[in-house]
Amino acid sequence: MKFDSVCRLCSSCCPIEAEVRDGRLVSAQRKSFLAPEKRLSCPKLAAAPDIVYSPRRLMKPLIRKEDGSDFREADWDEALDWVVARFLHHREKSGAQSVAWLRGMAADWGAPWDYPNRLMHAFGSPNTIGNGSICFVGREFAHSYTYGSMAFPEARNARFIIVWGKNDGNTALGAAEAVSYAREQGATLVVIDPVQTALARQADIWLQIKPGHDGLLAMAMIHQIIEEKLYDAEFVERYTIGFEQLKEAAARYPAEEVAGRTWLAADQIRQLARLYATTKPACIIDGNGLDMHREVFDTTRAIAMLRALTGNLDKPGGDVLPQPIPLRNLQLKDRLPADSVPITCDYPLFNSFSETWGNQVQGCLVDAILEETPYPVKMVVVQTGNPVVTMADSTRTREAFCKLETLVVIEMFMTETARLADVILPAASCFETTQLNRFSIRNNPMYLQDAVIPPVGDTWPNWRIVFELGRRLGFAEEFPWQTAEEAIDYQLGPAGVTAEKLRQNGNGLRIEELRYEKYREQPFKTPSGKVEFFSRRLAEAGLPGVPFAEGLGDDPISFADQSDSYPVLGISGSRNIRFTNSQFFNIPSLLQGGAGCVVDIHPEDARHYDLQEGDRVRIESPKGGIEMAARISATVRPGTVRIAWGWGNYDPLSNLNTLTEDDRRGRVTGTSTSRSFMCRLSKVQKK
Ligand SMILES: Nc1nc2c(c(=O)[nH]1)N[C@H]1C(S)=C(S)[C@@H](COP(=O)(O)OP(=O)(O)OC[C@H]3O[C@@H](n4cnc5c(=O)[nH]c(N)nc54)[C@H](O)[C@@H]3O)O[C@H]1N2
Ligand SMILES: Nc1nc2c(c(=O)[nH]1)N[C@H]1C(S)=C(S)[C@@H](COP(=O)(O)OP(=O)(O)OC[C@H]3O[C@@H](n4cnc5c(=O)[nH]c(N)nc54)[C@H](O)[C@@H]3O)O[C@H]1N2
Ligand code: SF4
Ligand SMILES: [Mo]
Repeated sequence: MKFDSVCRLCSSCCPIEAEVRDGRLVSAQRKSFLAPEKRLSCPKLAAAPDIVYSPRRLMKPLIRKEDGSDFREADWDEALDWVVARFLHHREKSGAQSVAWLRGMAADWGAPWDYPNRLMHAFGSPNTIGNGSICFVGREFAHSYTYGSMAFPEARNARFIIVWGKNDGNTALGAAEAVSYAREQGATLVVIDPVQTALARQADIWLQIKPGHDGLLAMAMIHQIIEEKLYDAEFVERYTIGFEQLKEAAARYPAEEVAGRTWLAADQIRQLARLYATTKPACIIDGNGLDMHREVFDTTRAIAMLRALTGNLDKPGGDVLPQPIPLRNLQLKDRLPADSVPITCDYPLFNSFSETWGNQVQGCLVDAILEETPYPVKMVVVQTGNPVVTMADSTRTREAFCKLETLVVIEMFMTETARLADVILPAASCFETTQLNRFSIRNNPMYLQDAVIPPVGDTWPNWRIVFELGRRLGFAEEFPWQTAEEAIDYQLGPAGVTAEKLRQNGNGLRIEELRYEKYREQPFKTPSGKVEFFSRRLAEAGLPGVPFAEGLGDDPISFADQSDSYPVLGISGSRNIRFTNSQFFNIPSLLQGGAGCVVDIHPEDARHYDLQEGDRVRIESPKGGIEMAARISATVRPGTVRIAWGWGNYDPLSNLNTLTEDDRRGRVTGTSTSRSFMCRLSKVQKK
């Protein structure tokens, strides 16, 4: 039997067709608009049965033994009652806010995230925390503050495409297919990336920018476009505010001045600005290469402004504004006590820019546990995340998780984080769960992620765990739903759609026709109703109303002030098509045949450090040291290295975040630079 669903083995949310025989998942294929021979195939999806039926899956709830040495199996009743007792204990002793819920990136982004928010709000804690400060939410915030929502590049119909800090061939196959299709139709491709990725090699223009300095390039492009009057004057006049302030701020960034600081040539910058402004339609595919830098908010705001300045916003082949699905907001914020403040209270604009995103500055959780600021957190539930590996400054993060009085982890596998837990609740995989996800609610058409097989072993889908915990905590009224479908139907009420209707429309259901240039009939979702080159909201909060109006500030690269001792620039990445963050390193079919855990070192640097291919290298930053094998490669610039990301479960000695810091955070999004940092190398001598 074949079933339609959505893959959530990474955040790309590809629509898929899954084949199930005798109740077992046999295989799954991505759907695509491309002819079958042109489609990209995904090794993770090909390995879906290996993941789902892995002997390493956690199959039973686990409770730590009295002597603390190990875990014992328990049934769900006992495990859930144990967790509920801890919730009540901590609320009694230290207040409801001392309990936090931490969500990772993985399989349940989107609507289901509202379930733990609802639970925590009903319980009385404002502390449901996501990892958006390092993932894309800082960027979404920047788009929203500029033109009301996050724009989607419509690369398929573009004539000019800038891929800026994104590597879709490894991370988002549907988007990569759109770029390759446009290229076949003659589109020009520009890649802005410090690493010569496979896409950079194919590009018409590749700008090997200095990591973390993209904001300067964007401002220089804005300046050039304004100077040469290449902007869309009609659009700017009718639909934007703050043009004069932007012009003034951008004048600080002429191409000649920015060139050296970004490792680019002034002519390259000018040429890119001209081509982008004059080849229409053009879109910018911005990515996670821009995130995880302290200045992500201003950087991605400046890039958002380029889209508006050139009139590419909401045009076919440009950057299209979404037509989101109207949803019932499941959060219960009004149930929180009036004086309740989240631990992320230093980032009020970020906490509140969206109705449903909630709090995203993960690092505040570590502060609250270790420093007890703004107040102590004693208990954490981790859902679908592995913070001990994935959060910046792993040593400090681990220390915090060890200090907790209670740690509950909802997981599919034993991770470095789960090892520290008091209780582990075994989760069903994305193929065993019916849910809405981010992809299905942000824009038309909608797709249902449908359970194609029942939960394996004694695992439960996340929604069921949250609902059951809610009911046991006394919130039966808030969690009346017995099935995923009932909850989905309630949430989709305003859209007039049900889970069943989505199921019947496995190839996507549109509840609204695709429309462009929507701003001609309805205002932008900003306070002024226009694109905001200048933001009064930011100015009133004491922040620059225009990006980089006060300059770039300190070097955004971590430990730049210690480059005498740490002379090499380390880049986190790249994401490997076989793995998602810290996941799947325990699946033999994915581990075999890959490049392994390597650090890319330029041949000149290899000579300097006397390194041969495969030699073991020690990489150190002021925070700690890790080891991995050298891969000699001219894809990186001399003096920079690209360090494999995500291997911390496989081998804690290869955990990249041992090197990163969370000491200095961006003012607006609380983002610390965990992607670009100074480090030093040495050869590990063979014993
Ligand atoms: N230095 C550095 N740090 C980074 C990054 C980087 O590139 N460099 N990337 C950052 C980014 S963008 C992100 S999003 C974060 C990711 O941070 P995390 O979300 O912590 O990372 P994952 O490894 O994806 O962890 C997801 C966990 O959820 C489990 N899981 C998968 N599916 C399910 C499910 O259905 N239910 C439950 N309960 N569990 C499930 C997996 O087994 C896995 O252990 O890391 C960030 N950290
Ligand atoms: N296979 C796989 N797919 C994934 C994931 C995964 O781990 N594995 N993770 C998922 C998640 S959580 C996310 S957030 C997305 C992220 O997916 P993407 O947005 O594609 O992000 P990355 O692959 O981390 O980085 C993209 C590119 O940015 C470049 N880069 C690094 N620093 C800079 C910089 O300072 N400036 C510029 N211009 N470029 C820079 C890197 O060299 C890389 O080529 O992928 C998702 N999909
Ligand atoms: S790219 Fe991501 S979502 Fe798409 S099939 Fe592969 S793992 Fe699944
Ligand atoms: Mo992410």
